[in-house]
Amino acid sequence: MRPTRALLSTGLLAGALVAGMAVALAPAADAGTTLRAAAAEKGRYFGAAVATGKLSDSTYSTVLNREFNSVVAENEMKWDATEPQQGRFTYTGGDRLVSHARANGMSVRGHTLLWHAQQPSWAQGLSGSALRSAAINHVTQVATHFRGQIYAWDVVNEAFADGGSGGRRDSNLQRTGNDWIEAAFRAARAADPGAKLCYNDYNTDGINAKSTGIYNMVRDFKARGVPIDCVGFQSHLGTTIPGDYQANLQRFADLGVDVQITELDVTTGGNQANIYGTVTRACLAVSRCTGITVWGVRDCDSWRGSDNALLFDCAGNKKAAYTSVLNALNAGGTTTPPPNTTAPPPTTTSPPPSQGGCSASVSLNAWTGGFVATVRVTAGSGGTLGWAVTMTLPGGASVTNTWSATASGSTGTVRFTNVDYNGQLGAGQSTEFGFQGNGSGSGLTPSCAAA
Ligand code: 9MR
Repeated sequence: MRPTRALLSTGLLAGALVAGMAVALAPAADAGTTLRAAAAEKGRYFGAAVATGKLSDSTYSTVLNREFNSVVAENEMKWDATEPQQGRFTYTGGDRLVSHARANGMSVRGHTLLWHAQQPSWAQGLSGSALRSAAINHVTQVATHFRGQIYAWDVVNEAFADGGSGGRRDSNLQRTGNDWIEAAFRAARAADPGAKLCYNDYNTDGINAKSTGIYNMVRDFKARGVPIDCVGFQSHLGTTIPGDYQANLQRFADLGVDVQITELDVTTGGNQANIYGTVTRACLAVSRCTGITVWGVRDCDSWRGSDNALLFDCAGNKKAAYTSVLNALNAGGTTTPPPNTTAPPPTTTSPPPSQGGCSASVSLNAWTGGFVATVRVTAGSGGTLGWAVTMTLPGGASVTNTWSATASGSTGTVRFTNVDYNGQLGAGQSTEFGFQGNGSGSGLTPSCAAA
């Protein structure tokens, strides 16, 4: 059945409420006359990166509040801003943006939990298991603080190399072990199960070596059950746009993730308005493209300096690029909206079975001095109402961080019990939890008891 506009709006609202946030439903009177209204008509959001210091500038906030129904912090939720000293968290800017969003019917993208850049100096000085542990703790703390407020998190930003290798970028995080990205996604899911979890990068505007490297990672994550829901395409564009821009979005969507345009800006000097229009049409043509964010409001708010790369001039006037986007959003009537569900809960909760055992298996990603263990719990024929997995760590090893389970003890024999959303398993069903440890994790032999 083709959804009517009313049904679509209701669905969007329901999805938004599940995530604990507010999304504006455009009043019919201004449908199609602002970016936010026109995007909402197509089941998408239209967002802008915000510097919270500018919210008191009335030209800035007038345009922001009128035109956009999604915001992302340009800098205030990054690691250097949120954890300037290890273990001391400051959320002033991020909280301010969230409350502005709630007051103005906007959803919030979270940017970014882990990135090689804009790390606080204390993190830049760490390596190995100390850095891994600090990074996962950062993900857990920040995602927990904003739990229920964030539509989608850029869990990891810019982890792939430019050029033709298609491989990972070298960084202090990458040197903690290739599994750092999946460890971050698992920790983010445990901390905020309602947020969509995205990988975000640039120079991924067509089918090229870098985007293919990311594509392969996403495919692998989906195959192995690593929780990933979306891929962000920054789209900092120059004077041309690759002819396969839309096809590239589509191939990711076909892996079963949403796609989002996350940091759009386009240089002048080429055909800026046309390129903006092309990006907008590409997103509308891909049913899993859930929204577009431009990286700033007015030209003079942009990190691109004199490039005049945005949709409004410095006085807040609409540019030709704005009209091109608005026309593209309004063209062609309604389209099939993207799925508007929030991230699914990590496990199913079928009717509670009354008896039965369980089994557990461990897979290990280890590096010198540390490891991440992923434990798969499978219910026996009677299913489970809850479960507990115990295992004995080698001497000198300790648990530093756990997700999707509660650990009692950190050395020697450690007992992991289910959290509230993954204790009930139907017959033969499985769930996963994980933990990070210092020292060696070799030879772990789990035993599982079902309740
Ligand atoms: O726009 C951001 C600018 O204010 C910061 O100085 C800069 C620091 O690296 O980051 C800019 O935002 C970047 C974003 O976080 C990730 N993708 C590239 C963006 C532009 O550099």
